[in-house]
Amino acid sequence: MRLTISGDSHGKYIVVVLEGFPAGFRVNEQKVARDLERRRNCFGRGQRMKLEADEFEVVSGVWKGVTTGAPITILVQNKAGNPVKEVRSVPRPGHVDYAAWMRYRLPDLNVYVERASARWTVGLVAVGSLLKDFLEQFGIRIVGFVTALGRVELREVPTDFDELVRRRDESPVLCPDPKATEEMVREVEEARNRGDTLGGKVRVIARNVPAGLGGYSNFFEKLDSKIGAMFLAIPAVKGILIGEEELSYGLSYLDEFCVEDGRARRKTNRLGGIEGGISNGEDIVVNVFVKPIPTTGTPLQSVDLRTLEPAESPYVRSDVTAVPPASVVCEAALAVVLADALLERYGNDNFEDLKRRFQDEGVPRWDDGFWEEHGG
Ligand code: EPS
Repeated sequence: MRLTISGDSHGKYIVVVLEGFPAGFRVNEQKVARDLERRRNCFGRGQRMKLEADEFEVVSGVWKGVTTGAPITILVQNKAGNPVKEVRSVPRPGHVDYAAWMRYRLPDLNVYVERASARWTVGLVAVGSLLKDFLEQFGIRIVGFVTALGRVELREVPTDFDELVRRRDESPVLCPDPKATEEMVREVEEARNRGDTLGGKVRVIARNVPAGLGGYSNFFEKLDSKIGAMFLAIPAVKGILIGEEELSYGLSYLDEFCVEDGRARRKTNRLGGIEGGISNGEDIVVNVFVKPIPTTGTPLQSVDLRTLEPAESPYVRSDVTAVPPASVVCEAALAVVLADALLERYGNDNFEDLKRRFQDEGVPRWDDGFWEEHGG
């Protein structure tokens, strides 16, 4: 699978092109619309989100509602224009402004925001929603939620998947712990009042992932290497940790085996479902660290690149926090990596054929005669 997302933050459209997706899968546009709404409508968002409707259109790769195997193109409309009209030469600390000017050298920092803006994640969520739906046909379910916002950490995570989703959806900050939600909402309001922005943490869990996705032939084939590359491409993500957040030392960190329903399983899942770059059949758990937004209501020390005189960083319309929408974006990111790994393993020709190959596989049997048969 190959994914391209283009489009300027304040241009006409965000454009998504997905190549290498199988034929014969029915696209559920309602699910895509719901995920776009979840990303758009979180607590802590700014004025821009009131201007956008995130209407989308699937313009290629789908015939009578079913994928054809051709590139799938999705357009998401931008309604808002750029509020800044004059040339800007004072960079915001933490934003791409300065670094991009050093590389591309066009004398207006507004140019770089068009690409570095998190607006393009609307496209990732649209295609990720389609891929989440696809993975669900194989029993794989993905949930993302906020685990920390500013100084507030969540304390309770329901173990039942449906309960986790239900509680997360009741929270305006997409956190499944109702008490922590209340505190997070207050934290956002306080940050807004003092002209501050908030970072935080997100967790994404994929349940029922079959063992054996990913690989080790080349190091970039490793599932965790792909997760790292995909997640670190999301704006404001500074790091990820796969598995339990508390790194313990020694043997207690390792997930011991047991036998359940005739197959080898684990008593714990500290390693987050991946060993040696390959899924091991347990939940894949990714913890994601999201930085505060670099456009702040409080000016920070900067420099005017035109004169090299000291200057204060400008305030432009912005969100107070992007952590809740980042949890929706991270679901999409994991869906892209897992769908790609699934297609690599079972083929990307026709949806029904690949479902059959997936179902027929069964649990592998240890073959004692193998080496003899192969002259070993
Ligand atoms: C963003 C700045 C804001 C956000 C935007 C990301 O946009 P603007 O500068 O037009 O007010 O609202 O987020 C989105 C548009 C979105 O869809 O998530 C930035 O600079 O990253």
